[in-house]
Amino acid sequence: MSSPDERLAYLGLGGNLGDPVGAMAAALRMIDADADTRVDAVSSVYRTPPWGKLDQPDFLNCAAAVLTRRSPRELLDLCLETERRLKRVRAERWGPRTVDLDVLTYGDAAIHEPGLAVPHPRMAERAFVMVPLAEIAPALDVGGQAASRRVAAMDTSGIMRLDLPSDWWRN
Ligand code: A4P
Ligand code: MG
Repeated sequence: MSSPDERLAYLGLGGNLGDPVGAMAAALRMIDADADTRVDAVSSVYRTPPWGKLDQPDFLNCAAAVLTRRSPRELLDLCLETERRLKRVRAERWGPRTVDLDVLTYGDAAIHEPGLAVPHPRMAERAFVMVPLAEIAPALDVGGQAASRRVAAMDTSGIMRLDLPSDWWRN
């Protein structure tokens, strides 16, 4: 159940260096530990071919639903701080890892500000975003079309769902 002062937002997570599943799990636990934000649902992890720059390793991606009392800007700041903390920790202990966190949607807000664009401008055409998102939010409106319908019309070849426990991110 969400309380009236909470907003439902969706996050996209991904990485392709080191231990991306471990990094995404740690990121989700950090976000869940925030006093004003809780993780409500997490998708499966998907192995996805690199999009954009092709000569790099496959990515691992997932999506999460969060309930938050933070503003959109404050939620982005939490994501960026989480990235920084993980990169710092990893860099010191086990060498380079990366995890990237995008704010995909925030309620039905449309935000175009310096450093903050919501819905994420390129999400609708990216299968690595839409496949995990549609798993947890099939009816979510993305650019005028339900997420699941959008995925059905997309090239999702090469995307593989990993066989992990449903609470893979909890530890
Ligand atoms: N920013 C503005 N709006 C947002 C938002 N809604 N969410 C600003 C997150 N950040 C937002 O982000 C740079 C800045 O964007 C942030 O500091 C924030 O102020 P970034 O993630 O470093 O990179 P970018 O330049 O935004 O690139 P872009 O296009 O968002 O790249 P992505 O999405 O990070 O792409 N292929 C697969 N299969 N899977 C992947 O995960 N990821 C990338 C990187 C490329 N190819 C991939 C994947
Ligand atoms: Mg990004």
